[in-house]
Amino acid sequence: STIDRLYPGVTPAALKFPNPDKRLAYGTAGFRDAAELLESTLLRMGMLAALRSMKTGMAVGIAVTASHNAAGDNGVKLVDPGGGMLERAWEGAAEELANAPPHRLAFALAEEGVALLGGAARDLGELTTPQLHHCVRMANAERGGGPYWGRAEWRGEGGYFKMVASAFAEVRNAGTDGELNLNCGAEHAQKTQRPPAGFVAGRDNGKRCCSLDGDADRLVYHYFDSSGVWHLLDGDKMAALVATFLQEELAAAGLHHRLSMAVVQTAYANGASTAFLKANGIKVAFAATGVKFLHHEALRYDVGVYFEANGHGTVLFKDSAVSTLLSRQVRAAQQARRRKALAVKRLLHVRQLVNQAVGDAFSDILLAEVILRLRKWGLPEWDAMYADLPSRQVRAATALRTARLNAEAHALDPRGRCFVRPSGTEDAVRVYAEAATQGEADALALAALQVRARARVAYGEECEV
Ligand code: G16
Repeated sequence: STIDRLYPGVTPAALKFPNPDKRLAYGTAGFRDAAELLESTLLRMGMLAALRSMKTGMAVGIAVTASHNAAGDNGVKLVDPGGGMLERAWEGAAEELANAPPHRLAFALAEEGVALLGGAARDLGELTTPQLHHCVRMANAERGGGPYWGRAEWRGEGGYFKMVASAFAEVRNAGTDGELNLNCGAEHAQKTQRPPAGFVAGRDNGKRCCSLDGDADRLVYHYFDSSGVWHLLDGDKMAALVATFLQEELAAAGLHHRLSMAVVQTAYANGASTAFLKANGIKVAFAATGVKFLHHEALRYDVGVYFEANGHGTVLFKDSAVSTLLSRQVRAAQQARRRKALAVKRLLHVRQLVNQAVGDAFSDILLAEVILRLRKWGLPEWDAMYADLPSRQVRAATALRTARLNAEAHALDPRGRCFVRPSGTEDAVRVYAEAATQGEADALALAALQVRARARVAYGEECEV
């Protein structure tokens, strides 16, 4: 504790001479007891004598004597600067010091020192050193400290947490002012490829931002770079970040051949993300749009990573994979293989951190932040894992959303890719187009819309381009 830093020798000495199991009283003239019970008292009265001497600036004395009692009965008496008995006002302090448990002695000593010099000490309990510094600053904020030193609600230990936490909670578009999800949120950012309302180039450059959806099961990251260009890191980027991390840790744990891992994507996954994963030796599986399909597919692997481009996703660990990790944890510790043990621990922690029931934006944020921290990356480094192929998503209203069509098969062509599918959540069909340039992606999406307009049954079929 901070007190121990101020008086580093006190606690070790107090532990060497622990105080007896009984309460020691400052009697008529000092402490009296069997000699073997007074060792701790002697140490502590030495400290008190030093304080008394500092306070008065004069010499004080300590007598150890059986006085008129049997030889085994001893006493510890303090002699005041004037040569008389210890001043009455100090007797209470002497008693408190004599009886303080060893680990509280340093504190009791400090408290007595303060009180004896006329001050008032407040016990703040157990704090970290910076928390104590914070408490001191806040206590003085209204006593002539600077105008921005602190606020009343930042006082004390609770105030410390309030101050730090509220600095992080810079939430915008929370639905409290304005409409939920209107021009903001994960869907807006990912589908329109535009920043959420209220985020502007310049003022927000370099800020690390997350957009969630209204029920917090989707997550995308985004930021303005130093030139004010907006970058979106969607679910595909999340999959790339997480899968490469898991791949590294599985290898470090020596489990990359033993445990299977795959990333499950949908047709909405940017082609560049699929190519990136494959180029890095990561297996990619495909499922139809909808968490229920991806989740089901991910369960087929020991470690199944799935993220839809729109930000839905999580990482699933099979029970048998967890058993393997737990047994490896024991073995790695026995063999003192540190990197291996660390990798196994990290994998188990990922499994604990990431929601195993369903994609969870908050646990996904924590996972992304951990990986970025371990890699010493910011969003630009993460973004640079691969460059998205230009894409365009458009929707067209229709009353036929019940159409039983699956149009997510791939029309792959080196020059582009496009598909149309009925939305499962609203009366619309969606068009996704991807090409080498934004102009081509836009043209492709437009062509698909025109095909649909010409032949209203066209959705559900891949468009020929
Ligand atoms: C729901 C599903 C998501 C899916 C999305 C597709 O999103 O949970 O897995 O990606 O629908 O929507 P649509 O069929 O309209 O394209 P949410 O966020 O509403 O649960």
